[in-house]
Amino acid sequence: MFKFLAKKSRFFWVSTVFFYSFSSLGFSNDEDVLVDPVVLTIPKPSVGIETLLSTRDPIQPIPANDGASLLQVIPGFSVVRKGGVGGDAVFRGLAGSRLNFILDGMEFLGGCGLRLDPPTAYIFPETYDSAKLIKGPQTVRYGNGNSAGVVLFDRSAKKVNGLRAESAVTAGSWGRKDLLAVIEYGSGLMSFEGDFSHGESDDYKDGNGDEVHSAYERDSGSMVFGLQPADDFNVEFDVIVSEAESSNSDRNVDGSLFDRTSFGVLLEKGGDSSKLSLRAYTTAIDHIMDNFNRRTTTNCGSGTDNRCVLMNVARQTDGMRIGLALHVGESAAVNIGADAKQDRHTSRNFMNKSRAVASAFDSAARIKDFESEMVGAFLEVDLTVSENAHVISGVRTDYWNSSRFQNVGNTNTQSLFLGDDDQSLVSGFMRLEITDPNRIVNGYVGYGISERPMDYWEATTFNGITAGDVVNIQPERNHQFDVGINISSENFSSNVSLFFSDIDDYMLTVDAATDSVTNVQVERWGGEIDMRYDVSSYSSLFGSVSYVSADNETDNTPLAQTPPLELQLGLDHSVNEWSFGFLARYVDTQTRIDAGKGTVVGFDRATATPSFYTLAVNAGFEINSQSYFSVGVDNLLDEDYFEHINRTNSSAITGFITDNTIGVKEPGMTLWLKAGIEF
Ligand SMILES: [Cu+2]
Repeated sequence: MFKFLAKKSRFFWVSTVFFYSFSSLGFSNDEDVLVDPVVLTIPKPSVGIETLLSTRDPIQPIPANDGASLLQVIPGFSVVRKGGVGGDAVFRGLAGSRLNFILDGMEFLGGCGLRLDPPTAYIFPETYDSAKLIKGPQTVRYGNGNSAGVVLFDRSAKKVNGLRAESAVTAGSWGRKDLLAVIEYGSGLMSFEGDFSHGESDDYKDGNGDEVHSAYERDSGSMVFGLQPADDFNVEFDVIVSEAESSNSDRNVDGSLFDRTSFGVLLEKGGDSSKLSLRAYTTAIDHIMDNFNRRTTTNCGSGTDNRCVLMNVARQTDGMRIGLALHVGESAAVNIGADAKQDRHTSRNFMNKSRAVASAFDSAARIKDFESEMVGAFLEVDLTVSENAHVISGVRTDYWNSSRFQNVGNTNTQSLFLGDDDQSLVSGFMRLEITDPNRIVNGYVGYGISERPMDYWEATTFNGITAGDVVNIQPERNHQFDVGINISSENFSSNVSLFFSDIDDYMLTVDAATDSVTNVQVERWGGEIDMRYDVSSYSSLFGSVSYVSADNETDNTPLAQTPPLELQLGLDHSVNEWSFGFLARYVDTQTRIDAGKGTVVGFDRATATPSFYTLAVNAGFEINSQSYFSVGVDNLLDEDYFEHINRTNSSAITGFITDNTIGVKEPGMTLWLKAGIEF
């Protein structure tokens, strides 16, 4: 308890001192309106293969305070719910190492063997400026394995002149409180950005009025310090420190510690015609899960009440990326580069101990149980074939190796080598893109191949590598066609993105006494359609459809963990400073299931997932060009439901729902208010 208070005050004092020291300095009179009261329910159609989100817009339904939840506003995304925060983002049914997250050029994985902490659990969305999704295997610049796509969370160096600050507060049902504070300073020679964020919530109640074990508390602080000694030379240093704890409904332990510490450096030399960049970073993740700090477990106490469990896992990731962007002649833009990362995972586990023994975890050694290296090189070329037609293509090769060790008998005293594997991998793509702002119809068509090795979870939790140096799975290879059509006329716009994919050696996980993973042949197709029609200059109607069909052709079954058909329909209306919105969401039943099979983030249950619909309303008010507030009611009809893409509810939490045949329930009717101000 005291440790917790001490931690909280550390962040509180840092942020307070931070703000007061700057508030006396006088702010710039930047006229740009960066705050936007209009509540985002479906992102506006974008031209091309990318979808861009502003991370600071009010969003409905109100996202949890993490990266996965923010992305859920993009049609095609689902989130595997584990509690109130820290869900796993899934795009078109693919997650984990099939969907890369690059945070300010950093790539790292969480520590938890059961994915309590996907990389997005360490993202405090508002402390970044934007999130960009590139769909499909249609880029090779951002690491290995983005077969579903890649998501880039970035802090754009805003190049402010003078001082600028921004703050936002959010309050909502179930004790939800978020605070964001951003300060930026820029002169010709130097720049600074500091971000602080806090998020917390109590246990929420589902539509049936039952409490869901889901409370959380999160804090983060980050700083970027930049120097521009010359017009064509930029140096940045960055630091991120974050901590969190969360209750979880889908398992027998809670996350009582999620600590991240990252340091990075960026060097950029050159201008528009050619630019050399170097990014180097190091990230340390420290995570504890246990069954007594945030819940009551029977027979977990002192002496012979030795049913206490505590696992402390950690991962150290070091990486770098070097790139050269240059124009060759009039028509070719080339990106060539290389990246490398290595990570080392340790654990110290206390299984079925007394509370005193488990709580003394800090005196045990951390035992290495996994290490991995990946080195890659890429070439991507954007060729202008006519004024508005581009052919973009790329090729990438990676070398990967990993070794698995065992913390022998969970004694935390020795590490036993089990086995290793190494692979050389090749990925590539080619895409024709028509992007002419004067045309009504634009679009792209592309083909890509992405190849990835087993990840940490497939190698260890699911035993891809086992004792005696046995390697049980082959790398997975996705072949995918991507087609997109964008229509935009005076009062109508629409975006259609379709994909057709064959995956060789898809790594299918199997839930059993000893979890395993096996290679199968998979065929998938689907996509998203969104549209917007301006009924008048004040009102717009909009909607979206997303659907994926996926089959496991080896076993002649549906592919497990495939999201069902989803429809959204909404209305926006704005009058002067006010905006109003309405959103209806319908999610179909999912009967195409394969019980006990899935991915590293979830398994199908034995029964079909029921359909559901939700309604939500919102309003926004622009107080002046620098401040706003928005209010919303999510799940207006208090619908009692859970999503198909889900881990199964745990039955073991005293005082909570005990039905472990259903998924973790979503929140019931939720009220929220968000206010933002810019100086
Ligand atoms: Cu964990």
